[in-house]
Amino acid sequence: MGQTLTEKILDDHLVEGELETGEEIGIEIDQVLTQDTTGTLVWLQFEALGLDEVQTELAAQYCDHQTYQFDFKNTDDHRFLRSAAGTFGAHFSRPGNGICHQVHKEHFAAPGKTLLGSDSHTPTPGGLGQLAIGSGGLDVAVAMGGGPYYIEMPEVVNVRLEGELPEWATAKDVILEMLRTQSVKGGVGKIFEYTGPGVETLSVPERTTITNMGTELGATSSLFPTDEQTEEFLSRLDREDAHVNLQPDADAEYDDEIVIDLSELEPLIATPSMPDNVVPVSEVAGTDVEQVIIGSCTNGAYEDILPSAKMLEGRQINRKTEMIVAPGSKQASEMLAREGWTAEMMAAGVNFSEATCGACIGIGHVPASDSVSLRTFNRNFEGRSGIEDDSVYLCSPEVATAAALKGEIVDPRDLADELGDLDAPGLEMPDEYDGSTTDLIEPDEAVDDGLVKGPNIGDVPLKDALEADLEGPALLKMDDNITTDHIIPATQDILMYRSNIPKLSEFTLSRVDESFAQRALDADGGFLVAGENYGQGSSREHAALCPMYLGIEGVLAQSFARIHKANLFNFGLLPLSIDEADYQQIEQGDDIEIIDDVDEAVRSGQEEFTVRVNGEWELTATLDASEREREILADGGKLPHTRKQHDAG
Ligand code: MIC
Ligand code: SF4
Repeated sequence: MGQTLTEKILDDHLVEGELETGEEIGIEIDQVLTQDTTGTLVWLQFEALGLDEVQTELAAQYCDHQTYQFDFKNTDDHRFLRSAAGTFGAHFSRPGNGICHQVHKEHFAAPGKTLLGSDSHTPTPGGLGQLAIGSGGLDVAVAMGGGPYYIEMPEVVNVRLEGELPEWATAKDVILEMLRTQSVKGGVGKIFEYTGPGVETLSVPERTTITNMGTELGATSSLFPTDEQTEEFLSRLDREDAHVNLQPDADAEYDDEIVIDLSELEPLIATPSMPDNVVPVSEVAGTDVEQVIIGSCTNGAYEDILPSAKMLEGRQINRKTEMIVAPGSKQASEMLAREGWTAEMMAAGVNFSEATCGACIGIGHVPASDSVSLRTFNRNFEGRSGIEDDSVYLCSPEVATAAALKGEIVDPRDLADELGDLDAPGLEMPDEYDGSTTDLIEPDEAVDDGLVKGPNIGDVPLKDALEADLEGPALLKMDDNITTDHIIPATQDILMYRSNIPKLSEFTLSRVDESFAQRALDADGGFLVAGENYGQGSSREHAALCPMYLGIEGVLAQSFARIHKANLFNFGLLPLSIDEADYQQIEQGDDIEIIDDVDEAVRSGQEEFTVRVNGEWELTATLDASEREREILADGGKLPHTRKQHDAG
């Protein structure tokens, strides 16, 4: 039987297990990436594991999420990261050089290689045939030390693209259509492999917009085959040597198939506050728009901003609307500036930001109260923009620019009819990418003398091994689709404590319940209860580490997001699945007692646990974990587990 492209790449990297759906496999990692808000823990854990040199072919440390350095703590983090990259052997991308996924695509992404990154949008270079996966930082640290990365073999879904995109429809609409039909949990446990005649009609930057936002579907990764488009793209970057021809076998068998006829797509938009609330733009036309932002790791490439520049040429944005462009990389900024487009856009009323995540996580450009913001980003989770009652819509640069011109949401096709001289900009690729590389420091150019830890860099807290008895209150009951932004928000006031866990944990779940952290500390242990897809969104392991620090023992949820579940294991928290009826019956404050000898049950492979609630009624909860995950859990998490293994010899 033929293989899918996913299977081929996994087969080439397989070090443990078999490629059977649902089975745990260990794979070798060729490249790793990390960024400033997850990277501090990556390196602190790398150090705590006793590792002293990067073992992967390539490691890259980016500084992109918080580049404005509002506080010495951010700058301390960046200096520590530079010193760690130099000490252990990683490339270092300076603050302002761009967002990890965009810069990685430009400099290092390589077809057929594996990439593990401590950021949920790591799958972006899937658009170039690289099998890229997001994970918690500890998994990245271990992979960087040469250890395998473990995942459950995902289902491989064939997304067959047919036809060609019509004018004004873009790659963003392809992935918004996927979100409309599959939902934010439709991709959990899956890799989406794009095939069919429509693939060759899409350029690499268009493909990476699609693979970037596969994360919003909850997918493990998304992958395109390689072809002439890939080869040309790499040669424009002067990296043609990295090209490899990669295709699935003609008789490959997929677990499922989705067909999208590109020619039937129209401009789409995700309404507040979930990326799968997708409707045709025309359905929300007429909504007043106060802010428009183009950029992010999804649509921050040169090819994403150029169409907007063309639409704005010789025009002015509406007086009541602000428009900001935050390029995804300094290279994109530089190229737009050299070609005169920056000045053109500025004359139209655009303000430029440095190449940073910034507004995407509520750092700068926070929308006004009770106002609408249209962004070309990938996520619009409630409150993420920096204001609790935000109304953030997600769309293509074309739709965003049309709104900036009109001052309200408008289907760009209607705006073109109205203006008479607005042509669909289409996609134009540059002849070559020619940004400077001053901001990229090679591993052998280390500028620091060893690790530099300022007062903001703390230690990673450790948990004790599991014991036989586990009991405590249900400290908080939450709904479906709770995001890691709910658990540990990423806004400026909080983000600067990413390397200071005792302080950061004060903000745990504060967005859901302000008094949560204190209540958890007072209770000295307890459980969280949640509905479906608990922990979706970010890879931030802080969302497991901080609850652990506050004494949380486990989470009872209907289902979990993939990366967050792995993070719960890594920090020794019990992720138990419960059914809907039991979820409905448990109430916040109820006393939860696990009847089994927990340590023994976890280690022995027991799947069903009896949970007694208030000493009155019982429910059955399920632990879906591999033998390896069970050992990690029982030892109190991956750090103590790995140390124990080392001590044993
Ligand atoms: C995000 O988009 O939520 C982030 C901020 O990039 C996170 C990483 C983090 O929390 O630092 C992610 O996607 O993993
Ligand atoms: Fe940065 Fe936003 Fe992309 Fe996360 S989703 S990497 S915060 S631009």
